[in-house]
Amino acid sequence: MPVLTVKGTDLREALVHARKALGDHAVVVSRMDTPSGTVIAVAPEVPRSPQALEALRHEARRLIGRPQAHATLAGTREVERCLSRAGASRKLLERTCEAVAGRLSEGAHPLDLAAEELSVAFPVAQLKRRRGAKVVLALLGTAGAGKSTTAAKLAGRMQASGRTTALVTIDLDRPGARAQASSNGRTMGVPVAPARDAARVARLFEAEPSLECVVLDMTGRSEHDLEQLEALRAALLQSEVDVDLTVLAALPMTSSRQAQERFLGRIAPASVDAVVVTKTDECDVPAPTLELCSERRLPIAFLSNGRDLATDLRRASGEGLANLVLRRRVA
Ligand SMILES: Nc1nc2c(ncn2[C@@H]2O[C@H](COP(=O)(O)OP(=O)(O)OP(=O)(O)O)[C@@H](O)[C@H]2O)c(=O)[nH]1
Ligand SMILES: [Mg+2]
Repeated sequence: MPVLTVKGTDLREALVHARKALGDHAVVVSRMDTPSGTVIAVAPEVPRSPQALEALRHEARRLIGRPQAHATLAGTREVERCLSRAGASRKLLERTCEAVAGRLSEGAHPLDLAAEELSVAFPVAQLKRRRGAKVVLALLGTAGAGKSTTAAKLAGRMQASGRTTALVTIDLDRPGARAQASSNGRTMGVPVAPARDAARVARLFEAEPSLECVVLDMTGRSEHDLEQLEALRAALLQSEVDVDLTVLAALPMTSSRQAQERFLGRIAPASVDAVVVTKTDECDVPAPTLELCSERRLPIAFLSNGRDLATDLRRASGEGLANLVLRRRVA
């Protein structure tokens, strides 16, 4: 197998030249940094046997003199394997491996380097709060996405952070929905208010001055929920009470990419502020959902990683998302 040496002002540029010269399957066999840039020895594909690898390393040593080959190959391979298992796109995989290859000389473990790179790969929601303003968190999602479960978890979290909170559900027609809401409210120690119209939330704040936060659980029928959100926005605008409405989309990691895209398309008019990725515990390929959020510039606010209302909700963070991709665990 021929070995080629390629130069660049830095590793990234050298890799771009290498890919142009040898194609997408080119692998870095060895690397040398010089004051004027980076020289890499590249082979057209991954060697098939240890003997072939040794021959490549030998040839690379002859060409550029520094035996970093095995470490580079082995290091990025481990990252590549992990990302492939997580369902990462070719683009994310290449970007991460290139960045890791460029940092191997730092001496850190390649997976830790990959975790650092991935911790800035996905958007994390800031959810800034205005002092003195009351809050509505409204949950959109398809049927069974985990809206009610997440709403209860969020209500419990808001209550625990010291805000007087109510759980409001407009999902009243589905059999069992009211009972589920009451039971969830009891578990979280949060009062539940059923309401036919979301606009009633504005009146709740007016009638109950001590109320600071409402978590609004919706029906899962997108068209109906969009109308309800519009009515709520209008009612809040007219109200004298100062309330910030945050629209959250519950996006199950277990849904197909097509289903996720269809849902996000349908609810686009609602101006979603952030995503709650649900059912992370039931999915072995976390990367596509996170990449979709990234492509759509939809920041991720929370991760729901199980059915337990008290324990299974995490605030999203760069490290947490990287951990999810590399180790299938939320931090
Ligand atoms: N494993 C797992 N199960 C979850 C998670 N979130 C919700 N579930 C389960 O998914 C099922 C549906 O959850 P719900 O919260 O009722 O979903 P929903 O979107 O309100 O459903 P509808 O109101 O019927 O549209 C229930 O069995 C939940 O226990 C999660 O993060 N992980
Ligand atoms: Mg529900």
